[in-house]
Amino acid sequence: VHNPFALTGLTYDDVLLLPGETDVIPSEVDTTSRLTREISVRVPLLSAAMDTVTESRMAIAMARQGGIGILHRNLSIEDQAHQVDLVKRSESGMVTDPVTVSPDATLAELDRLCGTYRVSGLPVVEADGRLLGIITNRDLRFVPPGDFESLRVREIMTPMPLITAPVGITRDDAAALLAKHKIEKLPLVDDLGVLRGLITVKDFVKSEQYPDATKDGEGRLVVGAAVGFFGDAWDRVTALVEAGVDVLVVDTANGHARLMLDMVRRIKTDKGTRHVQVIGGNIATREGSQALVDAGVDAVKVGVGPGSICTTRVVAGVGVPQITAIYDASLAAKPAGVPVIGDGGLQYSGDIAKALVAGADTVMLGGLLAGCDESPGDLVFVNGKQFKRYRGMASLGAMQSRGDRRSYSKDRYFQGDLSDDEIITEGIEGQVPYRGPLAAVAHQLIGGLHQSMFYVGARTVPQLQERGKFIRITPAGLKESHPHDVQMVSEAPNYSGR
Ligand code: RVP
Repeated sequence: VHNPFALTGLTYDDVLLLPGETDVIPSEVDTTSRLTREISVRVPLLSAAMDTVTESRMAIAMARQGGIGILHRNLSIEDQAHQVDLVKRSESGMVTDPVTVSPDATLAELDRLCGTYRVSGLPVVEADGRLLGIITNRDLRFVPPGDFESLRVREIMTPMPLITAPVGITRDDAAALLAKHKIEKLPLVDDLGVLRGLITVKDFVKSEQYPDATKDGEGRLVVGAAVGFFGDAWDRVTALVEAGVDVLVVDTANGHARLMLDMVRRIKTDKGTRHVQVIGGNIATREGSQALVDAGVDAVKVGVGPGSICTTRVVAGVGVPQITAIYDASLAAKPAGVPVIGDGGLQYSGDIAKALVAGADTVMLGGLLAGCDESPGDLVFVNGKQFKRYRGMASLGAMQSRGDRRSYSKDRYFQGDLSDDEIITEGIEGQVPYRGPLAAVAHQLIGGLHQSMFYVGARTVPQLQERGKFIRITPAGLKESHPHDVQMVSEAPNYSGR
């Protein structure tokens, strides 16, 4: 007879990786890994779909670093689609669908548009799409601020003829034109004079600055967004796809649910949406993983209860420690060629390699990224130290509606039918130390992974997964792993103590 207590669930702190024979140095390793069936990332990190972690700024920063951000879904459909739009237009060799301004807009309206999209100027087009001119900082420099409400774009813009280029122009030819005419923006037009694209100096500089960036076939940054499956979820799916989302994450606390599987199948079969990659989750067992694979997901996301802000395991008494959960999920996903994402519970850079050896291909981070400049929310000062707020999507704050802002977080926990004062929270609200720009945080996390791969003797992620071996440790071993018997006098950039 099967003895249920013979099963053991292990997590990050229960194991270490064995050092192995090595002939690589850390700077030589390649961390490229599979995010989904069809998308690879140079850096195996995702930022969590949480309202204190990933909006467009974080998603842009994550993609530039070589990972990907998953936009949270605790906001209106329009707002989330707009965030996708902001990421897709943020940086590329060429903007295919540039933001434009009408000649009849006021300078104040223009100013707001430029602020929203963080650009310094815009092409001016007629209603039929014909390019009329361009308006940039340079044109605005000598306009008194008092005139912004009354002056129209038409009166101030630099009108045609402008230096333009045909749509198929190569990167090199475009760069030469920009240099020759000392201009910063090169509109691309067709034979009828209709604006078809835009190339900017800024984009050239940026793509040199971020050599690992995760990009789509047209050179635009790749972005993911979370969706659910209750109520208006399908409207959300189609709005996000229209805005150009690359990856949809059907995001719920219990992904082993019929509604979840129905949504995955619908996205993967509908003509309008099936070109988008679909991640399903979260699950924490082999059976859950198999169900998602059978429904046709492009990646399986693992994690029930490991999150730093999560109380599911104590409120519901349900969950699987994360190393075991990842391992079990991978038993169903690996044979089907479906990548696995280890979501939640990572405390240190060393946990990334542990997740990969256990069977994950990438990991999703919440708490480790919530303290970055690019995460939503302001700095909070406590006793002279800087923090940023970080809350679970099942915390009271995230699940309650505020004013006319409806919470979409409740249905992640299947509680959409409960009123605000009936909510059963499964998460807490807290704060994490301020960490500065994502680039610095990512550098430490990825650098830690490089060190792991060097110790194990792996040049690539598949080699790490193949050669990595675990040893189980005891509480005494864990104590030995951390600094001990000394008082820390200064903070390390990648270690803040227990
Ligand atoms: P962590 O990185 O340990 O902070 O965990 C982040 C993960 O926790 C998220 O990606 C999500 O799967 C999970 N989460 C988010 N909110 C809650 C909750 O309120 N219980 N859990």
